[in-house]
Amino acid sequence: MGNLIKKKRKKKIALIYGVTGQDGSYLVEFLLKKNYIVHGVKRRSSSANTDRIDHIYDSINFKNKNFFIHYGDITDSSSVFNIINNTKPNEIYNLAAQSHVRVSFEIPEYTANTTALGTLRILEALKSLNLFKTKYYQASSSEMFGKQKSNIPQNESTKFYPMSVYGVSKVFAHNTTILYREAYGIFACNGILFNHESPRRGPNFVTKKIVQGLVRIKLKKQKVLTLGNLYAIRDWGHAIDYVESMWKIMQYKKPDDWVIATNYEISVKKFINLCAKKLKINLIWKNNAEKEVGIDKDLKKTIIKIDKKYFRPGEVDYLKGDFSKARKQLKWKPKYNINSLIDEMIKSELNFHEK
Ligand code: NAP
Ligand code: G4F
Repeated sequence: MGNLIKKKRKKKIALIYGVTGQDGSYLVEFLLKKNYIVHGVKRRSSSANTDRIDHIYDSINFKNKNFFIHYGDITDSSSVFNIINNTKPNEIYNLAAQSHVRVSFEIPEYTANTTALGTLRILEALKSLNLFKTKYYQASSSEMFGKQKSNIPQNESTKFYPMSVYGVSKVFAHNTTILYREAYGIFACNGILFNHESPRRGPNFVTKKIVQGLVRIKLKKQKVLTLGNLYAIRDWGHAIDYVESMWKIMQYKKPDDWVIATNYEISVKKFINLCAKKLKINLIWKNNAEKEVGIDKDLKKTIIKIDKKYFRPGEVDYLKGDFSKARKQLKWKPKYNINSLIDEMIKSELNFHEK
């Protein structure tokens, strides 16, 4: 028994804010495999928000004895303080955010409160509790680069030019992380992650919306997929690769800021074309701008339309990341490419409909 307790004490303790999200769910799996004790924070909601982690944790059967869930909210300082004080983690991963860029224009104050001030609350709690040995990971974003005319690809030295309330909030959080590192010596790191997707991606992000829509159209469960700007270009990776980078960032010999990307970029339209081809939909395009439509040539039916409501007051046209620093110093590189990412997303969507 004594040995067992000793063994348990040796395990590292991680605390994840945003554990119910896409990245949080993969990070729990990753850290449990690394033998961590993992605490996750979920917020109260009137309907279930634990779908992505139910296979690891359930409050009735306690499937995993090394995984604990706490109610909390990044907008509530007292809960942040109490959870950190009670769990005394070795590592905190802050993935909690109002993470949807277009929605951030509709709920700007709430976005700033979670995405910007949430970071400050955690770092302040570490300072007040004298937990200067606890490492901190901040989920920074390529959305901070925003409008870049000539700085392509973007790296750790590229100047930020955010184009959304979300982007501005992430810049605040990013700079606050650097401040607490420099002012108080906290091991606080920023992972500047470019877009990353997976079958667990939220349904209102463009890749998931496209895969879900085209699969349903193929299965005759949906008639039309309605989208916004088809010409935005993104550097899309897989969330599984990117959570590995988070952990590597926290194990590096010193705290720092890191760009994580694939260095391969395509437009939303090309993403649609790739998905259509894989689903054997014979897609052709007609007209321009808001009148542009995607037509299933075999069925002679319009299956893709544009709706202005999905356009943003401020758009980010072109994101492509240069992750040479991470490749060299963290020995990190992505294992997935755009094809294997789409294949996995389509397969999972088809499986869902087969059930
Ligand atoms: P996500 O799926 O939207 O997950 C966000 C998480 O934050 C969810 O668990 C959500 O809880 C939680 N959350 C939201 N508001 C909260 C609050 N007030 N208190 C506590 N928790 C709250 O996002 P993701 O794709 O996993 O991304 C993880 C982080 O990385 C986010 O900070 C995002 O901004 C950032 N990021 C993402 C990407 C990307 O391409 N995925 C790229 C760069 C940076 P509910 O489940 O209850 O909603
Ligand atoms: O999938 P998106 O909503 O992702 P976006 O805005 O790039 O943000 C994601 O990546 C960021 C990293 O750069 C993260 F920080 C952030 O949390 C989030 O995970 O949109 C991608 C592009 C945009 O240019 C958008 O205008 O797709 C375009 N788009 C076209 N039609 C659409 C749609 N986006 C959405 N969500 N829905 C559409 O119907």
